[in-house]
Amino acid sequence: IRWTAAGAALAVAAALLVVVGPAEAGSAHTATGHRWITDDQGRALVLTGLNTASSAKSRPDGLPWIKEADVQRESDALGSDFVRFLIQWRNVEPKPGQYDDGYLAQVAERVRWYGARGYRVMLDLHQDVYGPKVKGNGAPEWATENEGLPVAEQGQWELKYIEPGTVRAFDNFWGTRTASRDLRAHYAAAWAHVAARFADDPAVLGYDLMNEPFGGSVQGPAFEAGPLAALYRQAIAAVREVDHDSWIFVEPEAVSTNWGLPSALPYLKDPRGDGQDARIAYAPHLYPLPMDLGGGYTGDAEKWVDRTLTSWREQAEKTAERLGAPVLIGEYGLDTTLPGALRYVAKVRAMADGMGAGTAYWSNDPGSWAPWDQNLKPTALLPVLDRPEPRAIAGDPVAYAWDEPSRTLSVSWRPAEGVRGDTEVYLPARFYPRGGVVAGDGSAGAWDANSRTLHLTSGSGGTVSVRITPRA
Ligand code: 9MR
Repeated sequence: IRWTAAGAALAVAAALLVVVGPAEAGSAHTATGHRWITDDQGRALVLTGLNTASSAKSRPDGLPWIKEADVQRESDALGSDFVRFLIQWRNVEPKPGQYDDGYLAQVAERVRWYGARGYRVMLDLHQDVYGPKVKGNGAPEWATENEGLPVAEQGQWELKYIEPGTVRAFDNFWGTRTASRDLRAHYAAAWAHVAARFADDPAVLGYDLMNEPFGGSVQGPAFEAGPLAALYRQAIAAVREVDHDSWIFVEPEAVSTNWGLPSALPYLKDPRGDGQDARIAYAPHLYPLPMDLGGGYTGDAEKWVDRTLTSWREQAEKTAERLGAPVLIGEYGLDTTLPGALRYVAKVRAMADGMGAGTAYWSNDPGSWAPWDQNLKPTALLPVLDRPEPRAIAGDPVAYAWDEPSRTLSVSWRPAEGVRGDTEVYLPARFYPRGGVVAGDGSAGAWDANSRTLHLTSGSGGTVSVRITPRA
């Protein structure tokens, strides 16, 4: 499946679609070698959701703050269909080789909350700054070999990455130094344990092998093509022993790639096979440097951020092509009270649409970054995230875009052999209070007012292009 359709289809799409974002219209459709995460009917999925949750990092139980009612509230308020769900290695494997199935049962219960509402879940084995023993989160203490080297607290949390104790812990993990245990073997085996537990869980789409990998004293291409790729290969093999079908998401080195610099991650073979049989997906994060430093989307920072977006997209597409992988933006986000922040979020969503990438906003933790505040009341971000989006596309997607000024959701695809079911689009009440009217080649099928999902049927023939506007 190629995101870029034949020339004729492109011309039709270009005429119909208004694509916003850092890449201008036209170039939005030139991504090559595009692959899609598909559902059991073969439909391409446009996954949209949040990260749940940063709070899991610091709680002893390793679980996010949510109750089931919060998942319901999210589903009602955002119409999201995807969650990047944080789990912690320290809770999975509290003692070497001993797994806490009680923890995984608690995770499974939360996965059910999402699954019952139609969400797909990606489990993210999260770390920042290695683990709690070196003032980060993720790794258990027994797997943290910092050899007594210190880590000083830092105002900017990322600076803890370059403290001696953190670098040493990573070096021992990656095998840059000889640790007392094979920590990578433990990590891969922990993943196999988690995957065995969730292999048959229909709500679990896949596994994000490591959050924001950091190389310690080996950085850049030497890290990504070296120890990082080796760990991924080991973990992919371990997961595939117990789970043949789930997607395996890989992230690049975070420092640099988050800012739009190239990744050197090499092709990672899936034991399932190559090409369409492989289920390796690419899940990079997007944090332009001025925003990492706490800036908004305004003035000089805005220009820098725009340059970052252009480069980030180009690099992500290049890496995804090399990996033969679909793209999911596993994290993007900022303090949305900063000037221009909401425009930035809308721009990233439009860029993701242009790339045919899913998105998981960081994060659902109540506060100024989130669509709800400490009292769980909507923030100004909520209406920006809650906007129309295709959910499932019954064929090879050509392009899709939301144009807010004209209240038009455009979707274009080519029906493909072996794909069943309707194209489904999400039409939130704030823009489509009475549902949608369809113009173009497709026709409107069922409207589920509860989930605010409109079904579209393709008709027969070549490229189907539809425009959906609010019903009067
Ligand atoms: O937003 C999170 C912040 O509150 C924490 O102090 C920090 C360290 O754990 O992590 C932040 O979340 C980051 C995520 O874990 C990884 N990608 C970047 C996120 C924003 O900085």
